[in-house]
Amino acid sequence: MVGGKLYLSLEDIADNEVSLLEQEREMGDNWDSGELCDQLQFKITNPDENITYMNWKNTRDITDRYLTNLSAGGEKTLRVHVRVKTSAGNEIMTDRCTFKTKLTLIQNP
Ligand SMILES: [Ca+2]
Repeated sequence: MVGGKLYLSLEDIADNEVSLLEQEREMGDNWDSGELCDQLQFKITNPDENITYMNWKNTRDITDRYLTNLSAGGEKTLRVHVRVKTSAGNEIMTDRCTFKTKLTLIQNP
């Protein structure tokens, strides 16, 4: 039976300041770039099968992460969990993190 391997990447990650509040400036923040993307982590699970495909990873570390096999006619549920690191401070206030999610399926030979 034909199937494939499913991979996940986050691409075009953009970290922007939306405004620069006094609380951010007090942390040494400026308009150069945002800090939010570096304070986010992601986990991918399959709630139907109680499986963790990818444990907590930093935004910029999610490149071509193998998630699971996918068989022909098969179906998998992907649940995305997102959290802000407890180390995050006021420097992330009003920041915006954007990225594209790329799923790649590579067929098994
Ligand atoms: Ca900021």
